[in-house]
Amino acid sequence: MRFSTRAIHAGQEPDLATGSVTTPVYFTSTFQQPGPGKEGKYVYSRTANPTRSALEECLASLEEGRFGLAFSSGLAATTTVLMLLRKGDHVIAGDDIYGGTYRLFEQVLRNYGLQFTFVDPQEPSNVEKAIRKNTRLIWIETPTNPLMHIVDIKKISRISRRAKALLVVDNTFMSPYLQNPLRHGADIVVHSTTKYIGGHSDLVGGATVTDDQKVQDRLKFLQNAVGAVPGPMDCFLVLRGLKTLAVRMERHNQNARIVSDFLAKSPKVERVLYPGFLDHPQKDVVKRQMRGSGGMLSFQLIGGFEKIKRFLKQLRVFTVAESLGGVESLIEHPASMTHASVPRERRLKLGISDNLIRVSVGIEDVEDLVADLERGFKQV
Ligand code: P1T
Repeated sequence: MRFSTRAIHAGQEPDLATGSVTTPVYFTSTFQQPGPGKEGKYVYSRTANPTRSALEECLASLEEGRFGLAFSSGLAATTTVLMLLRKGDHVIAGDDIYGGTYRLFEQVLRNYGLQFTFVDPQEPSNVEKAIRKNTRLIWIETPTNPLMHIVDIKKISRISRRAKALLVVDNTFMSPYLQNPLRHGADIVVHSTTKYIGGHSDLVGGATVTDDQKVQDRLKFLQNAVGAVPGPMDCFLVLRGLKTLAVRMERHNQNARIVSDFLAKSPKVERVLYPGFLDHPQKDVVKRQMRGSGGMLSFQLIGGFEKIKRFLKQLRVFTVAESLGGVESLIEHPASMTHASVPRERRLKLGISDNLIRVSVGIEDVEDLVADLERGFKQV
């Protein structure tokens, strides 16, 4: 079956007990057992819950993997994946990643004896050079948050295979509609389902998908043992969001293309970072591993923080807020918002300049989005 059909039906057969067409929300913490020491299909909702199982099956299907797991946030999924490792293990991570992931690695997991090296994976040899005897995991995002760099998943997977390290790809920016990292050699896909997968900015959630039985068994053990699971209502909302993922992503693609062209022509803009430009330096990789360029872009406004504040204040359709991937357009200033936990010196070295603005282009009428940006530019 094709993508939209799977998004609506995978894991979501009509309910056996009642015929309910939508997946019921199983508000229960525990399940009756046939007798002491005997277990039915479900025992306790941290371990498994039917609404969550439906979501996990659907997510696996959309990522073209065998196994999915749902978590209470993107960072909960990330934390659980990193718990596959042991004290003394080494991780290579992309240098441009979500600020919260960087903070988790640097300010939390380092304290538990994990070692981290951050490199620019746009050039795969940087990853290769960072490999150590104890390298067990490589973590990348593509496109990256917020600089929209493109990383060649296949090339990095060749390096991870040789090193016998797991390759984890955070696929949040693309969603499974536009990119399936397992197909290009990733071992685990991570999502913040808070974003495109949920799609309506009404929940926080995360997920993992893998094809590897051994990795899945350990992740499933950790999901239960660590306990960062989502409640049944959130699982229902993610499932509801997934049903329209394909049509939403088509519109995000279209709108972001028009907005990026508008920004590229504006004399108020220094540079636009958007993977869909025909002259993108990584256009071959874009073509090979992505089926669209998505709804995210960043741009540098000519001028400093005062100008940015004035610009953002004029906007009526775009909302100044962290997060992304919802139906409504959001705009934010990474240096003071999503990436404030990355030290300024490091931000500047990476290119997260103080005049960088990140946009999550929603699915509103694009004429209104362009008019809103025009209004903002008039004030700067
Ligand atoms: O917020 P949470 O569901 O825990 O997901 C964390 C996360 C993981 N990976 C990527 C690529 C992300 O962008 C995020 C969260 N990002 C934002 C809140 C943001 O505005 O960038």
